[in-house]
Amino acid sequence: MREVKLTASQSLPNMPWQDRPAGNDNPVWRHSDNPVIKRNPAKGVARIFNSAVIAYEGSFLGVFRVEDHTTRPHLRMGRSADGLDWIIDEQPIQFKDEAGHPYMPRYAYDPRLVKVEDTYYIIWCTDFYGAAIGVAKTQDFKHFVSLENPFLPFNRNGVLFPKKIGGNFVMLSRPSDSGHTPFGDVFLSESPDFVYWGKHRHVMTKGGQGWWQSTKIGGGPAPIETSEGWLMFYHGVTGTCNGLVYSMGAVILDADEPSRVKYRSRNFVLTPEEWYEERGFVNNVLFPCAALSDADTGRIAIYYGAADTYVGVAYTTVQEIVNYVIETHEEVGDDAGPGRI
Ligand code: BMA
Repeated sequence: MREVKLTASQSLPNMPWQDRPAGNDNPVWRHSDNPVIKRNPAKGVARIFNSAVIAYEGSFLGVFRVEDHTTRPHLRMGRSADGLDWIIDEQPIQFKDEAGHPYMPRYAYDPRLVKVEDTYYIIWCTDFYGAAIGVAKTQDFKHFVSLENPFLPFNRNGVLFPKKIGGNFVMLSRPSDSGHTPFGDVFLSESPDFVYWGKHRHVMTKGGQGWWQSTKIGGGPAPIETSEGWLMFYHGVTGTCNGLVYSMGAVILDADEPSRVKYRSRNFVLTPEEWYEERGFVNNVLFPCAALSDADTGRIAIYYGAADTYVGVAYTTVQEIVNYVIETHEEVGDDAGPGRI
């Protein structure tokens, strides 16, 4: 096995963790008490899933995709001492625009939460004449400033890198249609100021040997810096007689030029198997949106939405997962290139 390290120096000794269960030889394993957020988790809330968490001042904060009894999704903050038991706010996040006026997205789903320098960014799927990417920032989790939409519709799965590369913010996205998109690759865009985005590049192609990712793919948690490059978990989708099935894959992107794929596993690393993944509002969906990692031990905890109904947690180590991706690597399309035809 190659020695692989987490290179961003965050120590998180209190993050959720369980050792790999005996007899399990998969690269990623589930928390034994999943789902960590169950159905009807708070008064008036039907489901919470596809949500983002982050370590903050010794405990954990999250931005949650909440569906109340209208079933229209919105975002709420949540807090946890251990990253597993969550107390969800009773009210949606109250955004203001840059002029200080209240601004509430008509709907908001699949949030990611990423710290770049001293600012936390929330990236979600918003309504901008159809599905598009919404962004907001906060420094204290009390005041949330909604920013200009970065991209034209239709687009989803906006995933920000946790540091600037070559002096620019870098964001992944998955251009799509406004419905249950039956296609899609992952692209990347850069911005010097978080307002103007360009230098667009193609990153990853759907398909390859893995049928589990034959219909479309989309970025997951913010990429994690490792000694082999950026480790990113993502979702891959296949169509079946019973509808779409969402699994989780893993890829390593080049550290300095992340539109280049270095290694990409042909295998899923987690696929719907447990009752809470197979059965819910939408069956057979495993949708990763966040990860915590501890530089001292190399531990990684992944938060994923299960069956559009629950939140699950799964574990791996940087050493295990990166070696697995290298061992099961396949080159798909021109993924290894700069992504600029
Ligand atoms: C996608 C998104 C996700 C959802 C998935 C499966 O298009 O809407 O929020 O988990 O479909 O329903």
